[in-house]
Amino acid sequence: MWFNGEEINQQKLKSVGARLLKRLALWIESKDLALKWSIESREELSPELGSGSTMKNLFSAKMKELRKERGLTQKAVANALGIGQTTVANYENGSRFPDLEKLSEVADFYKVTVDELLGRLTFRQQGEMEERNSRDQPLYEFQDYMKSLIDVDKMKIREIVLNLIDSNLSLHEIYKNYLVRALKETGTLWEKGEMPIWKEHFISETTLEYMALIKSQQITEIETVQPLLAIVPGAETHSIGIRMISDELEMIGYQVIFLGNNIPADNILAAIRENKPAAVLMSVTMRQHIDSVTLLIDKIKQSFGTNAPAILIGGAAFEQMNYVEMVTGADKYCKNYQDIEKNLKRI
Ligand code: B12
Repeated sequence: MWFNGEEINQQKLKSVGARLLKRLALWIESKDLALKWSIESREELSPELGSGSTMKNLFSAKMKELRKERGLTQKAVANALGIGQTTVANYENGSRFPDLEKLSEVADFYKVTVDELLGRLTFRQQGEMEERNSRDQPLYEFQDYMKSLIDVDKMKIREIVLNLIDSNLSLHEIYKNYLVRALKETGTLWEKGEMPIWKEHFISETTLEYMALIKSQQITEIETVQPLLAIVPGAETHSIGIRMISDELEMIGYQVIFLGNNIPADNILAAIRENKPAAVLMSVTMRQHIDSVTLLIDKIKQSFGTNAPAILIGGAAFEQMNYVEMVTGADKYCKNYQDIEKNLKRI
């Protein structure tokens, strides 16, 4: 608001200046000066009409596009650039623009040229970029990936995943559109008796193997000091879901200590004591494990009292359930990493 207020004042000043200039131009009857006034005042008072405004629009759109492409929040970008989140928001909505120094910092941060940030591409570059974008589309559909898993065709699986990594898809998109879909379909085939358990194991192990590779290619900087603890409580063995959530949170700058499954309750308490996490993330897939998670949450709350970290819970076990918080004692039921991010901001 303060910035807006200042901008309005500056605009007023400019309009007064422009009017004075016009009077002066009329007084000396200089057509050149009058023409100059007409161009300048049009640009100052109606930015959308001026030639520079197109560049400003392109800059705002590019700022948003680059951030989204990299799966970053405005806060993460703001922290990396040492500016406020509001400033990033203003850059993106076109109400504020960086000075030259900051502009080159933004370009360095996104690893693009200043020209690209300002939408200044030659026709040749534009053509090259379009070609690159089309080349960057993944070559393989989900069905190709699923078939390679079912056929246990390790060479093909590798080729497909490497291509997905090279494509323009984010970690979140690769997980959601390929890995998660394949696991769900695996479950359906197993349930129908069309897939043996050994193959289900092969697919889940292969998924874990490639998740590590995909993540290593898209690593981002950790931006939060206080970590999050991710665990699979009780006798639950399904850990891939929360591991994906942990990776997605790390992609947007959170530090996640992933402990997986099979950890004795006392050890979980020790991990909380030592790491002082902002929140403990828990995942339950099978409903019969809900009781043990409820006991664990109770134990955490009793041990740490008002200093207990927030408990955020999720997983397939709760998909059809109401009042998850009431049943489990967790602070919040979350469906995905965006839900977690939203809730962490409130803590
Ligand atoms: C891989 C797998 C396994 C692997 C697990 C390996 C591992 N390290 O995780 C292995 C082979 C060990 C296994 C074992 C078993 N499994 Co199993 N398994 C699966 C399978 C095929 C995929 C699970 C998976 O990873 N899904 C992909 C992830 C990404 O999805 P997700 O877990 O739902 O997580 C998403 C969301 O729920 C959410 N989420 C999850 N956790 C959290 C946490 C938070 C905080 C948040 C915000 C969000 C969140 O985000 C994720 C991303 O979208 C499913 C089929 C299916 N439909 O899911 C069966 C399935 C879960 N298994 C099943 C069964 C029955 C078993 C076994 C009993 C028998 C068997 N099939 O071998 C054993 C039991 C083991 C035990 N003691 O618990 C059943 C469960 C039925 C039920 N509802 O009770 C399923 C549904 C298969 C089926 N169709 O019947 N399994």
